[in-house]
Amino acid sequence: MACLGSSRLCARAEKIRQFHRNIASTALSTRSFRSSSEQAASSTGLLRRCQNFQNEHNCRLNVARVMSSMQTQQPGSLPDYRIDPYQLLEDDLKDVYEDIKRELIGNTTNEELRTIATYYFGGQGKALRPMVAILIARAINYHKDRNGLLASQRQVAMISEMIHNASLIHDDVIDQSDFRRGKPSVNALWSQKKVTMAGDFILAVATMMIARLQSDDVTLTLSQVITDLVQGEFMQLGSKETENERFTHYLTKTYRKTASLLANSAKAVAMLSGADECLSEVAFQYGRNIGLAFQLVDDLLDFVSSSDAMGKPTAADLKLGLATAPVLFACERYPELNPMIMRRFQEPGDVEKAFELVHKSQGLEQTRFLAKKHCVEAVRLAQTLAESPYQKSLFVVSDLVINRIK
Ligand code: GRG
Repeated sequence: MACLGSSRLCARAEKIRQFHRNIASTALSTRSFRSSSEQAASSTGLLRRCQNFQNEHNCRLNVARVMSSMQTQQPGSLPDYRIDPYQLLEDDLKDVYEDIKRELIGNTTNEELRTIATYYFGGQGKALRPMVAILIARAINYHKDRNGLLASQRQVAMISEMIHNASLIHDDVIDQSDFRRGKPSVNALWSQKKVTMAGDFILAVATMMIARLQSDDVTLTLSQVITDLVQGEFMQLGSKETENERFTHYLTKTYRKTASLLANSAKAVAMLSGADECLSEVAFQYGRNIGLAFQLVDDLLDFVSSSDAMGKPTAADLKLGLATAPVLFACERYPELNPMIMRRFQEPGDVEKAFELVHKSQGLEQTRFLAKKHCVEAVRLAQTLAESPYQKSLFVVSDLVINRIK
C-alpha cells in the first residue's frame, strides 16, 4: 500500500510543485480568485450558485474562516513539500487491510460470506480514507501537544474504509458494474443477493467497532455518514428540472455520497483527540473540501481518463444517465444538453453527443477550477494547525487529489 502511494507521489512530484505555483499565481488571494472564478464561470453564474451552496451548507465554517484568517501565510507561498503521506504513515497503514479482514473473518464462520466480504480489501484501492483520517488524527494530536496515534483513531480509519467498501459493493449492485479497480466487480462474481448481504455484513461489523469506541459523539458522527450515503444515492435516482436546482442537487449529492465520509471521519478522530468544537470543525471542513474536490475530479476523469487507468469503463456516468459537473457546466454553453439530461441520455446517440459537447465546452476546465477551489480551502484550513510533517502532508493530499489520474 505504501509502495503504491510512494510511486504515485514520486511520479507527481513535479506536478505537485507546479500546483503550488499555480495556486500562488492564480487563485489564492481572494480578489484574484474572485476574478478568476468569474472568468471560469463566465456568464453562467454557476460558480456563484456553488458559492451559495457552500454558504448554505457551511454556516459552521465561519469559525474555521475566522481562525484561518488569522494566518498571514498563504498556501501558495509555502515552500515545496516533498512528503509522501503514504510513506509518512507507512507503519500506521501497513496492516489496515489485514486488520479489517481479521475483524470481518472473526465475525462469521461462513466461508463464502468471508470471501465476498473481504474481496474489496485486497489492497487495490487507494486507501484515501484511512490515510486522510490518520493524517488528520496525527496533525490534531500534534496540535494539542500529544504525540502519536490513539488506537481508537486508527479504528476510525479502519471503519471509514469499511463503510467506503460496503458502499462500493452496494453501488456496484445498483449500477450493475462489471469492473472495479481493474478486476471483476464483486457482483460480477457472486449473486446480487449474496453481495448485498455481504455489504450489510461489513456495515454491521463496522457498527460493532463503532460501539466499542464507547463515544456517543463518535457514534452519532459516523452514523451520519451512513444516512448521508443512502440519501446521496437516492438523490442520484432523480433529476431536477431547472439548471439552478440541478447544480445545487448535484453538489448536495456529491457531499452526501463522497465528502461526508471524509468530513465525518476527520471530525471523529478530532473528537477522540479531545478537540473542542472549533478544532473538530476545522477537521470536518478539511475532509469535506477534500471530499468535494475528490469527487469533482472523479467526475472529470470519467470524461478524460482511459478505462485502463480507471479500472472501469469511461463515460460511465453518462451511460448511467448521470449529469455530473462537466455536463452541468457544458449545458450553459450548449443548452441542447438540457433535454438529454432530462431523459438521462437514454436516446440513441445521446451519450456520444453529450460527451462531444462537454469536450467542446469549458466544462472540464470549470470542473477542475471548482475542485481546485476546494483544495485551496482545505489547505487554508490545514494551515490553522500547528506545523508538523502531518500538517504539511495535509497540503500534499490536496495536490494528490487535484492531480490524480485514476
Ligand atoms: C451501504 C453504506 C451503504 C451505502 C448505500 C450505494 C450507496 C448507498 C452509496 C454509494 C456511495 C458511493 C459508492 C460513492 C462513490 C464514492 C467514490 C468516489 C468512490 C471511489 O473512491 P476511490 O476512487 O476508490 O477512492 P478506491 O477504489 O481507491 O477505494
